[in-house]
Amino acid sequence: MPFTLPKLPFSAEALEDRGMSAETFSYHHGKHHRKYVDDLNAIVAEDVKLKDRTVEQLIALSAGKPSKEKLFNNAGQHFNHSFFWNSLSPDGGRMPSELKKKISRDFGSVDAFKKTFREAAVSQFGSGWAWLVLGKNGKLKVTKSANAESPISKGDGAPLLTLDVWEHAYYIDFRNARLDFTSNFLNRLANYDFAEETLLAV
Ligand code: MN3
Repeated sequence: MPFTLPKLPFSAEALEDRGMSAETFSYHHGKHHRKYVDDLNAIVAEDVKLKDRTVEQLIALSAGKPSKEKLFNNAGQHFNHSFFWNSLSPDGGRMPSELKKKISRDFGSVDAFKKTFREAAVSQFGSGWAWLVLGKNGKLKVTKSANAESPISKGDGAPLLTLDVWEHAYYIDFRNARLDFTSNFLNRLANYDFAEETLLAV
């Protein structure tokens, strides 16, 4: 089965009054993510050894291999964007109790977590992602990754929440202000319910 562009878990207009416009979704979901899916399907169609693999399997077999860079980039970006849509919510920014407890335990406070996440997002040079991750030691941590990399491609814990910090993610709504885009995400868009559900299912 070819890969398909997942539907957004809300309408494209649902986050308009929270700082992510329908125009952003029309490009980011409708054009960027769609192109990664189309290119991934074209690569898989050319190589019988790639048939019927999950996106996670395709990432694992291409990560760190220069000869499989195109496969890695498109599989990675398909995974990352699918995860990103789930990391957003029209009811975002509200943190459920179990996640709040674990974030307070591992970062000291919710504010300290947000500060660490903002620093990761802003210090990612060029294109990439910021992540909340359940580390292999059982503690929550914040990481960043370049381009199509992710915690799963790096074998660095289980992702719980992500923010796309490629310029295409924020230029329409925030122009060059990545810090404001990140703060807005943490306070008004982040789907902490999804992060908690993912954490409890790991
Ligand atoms: Mn993107």
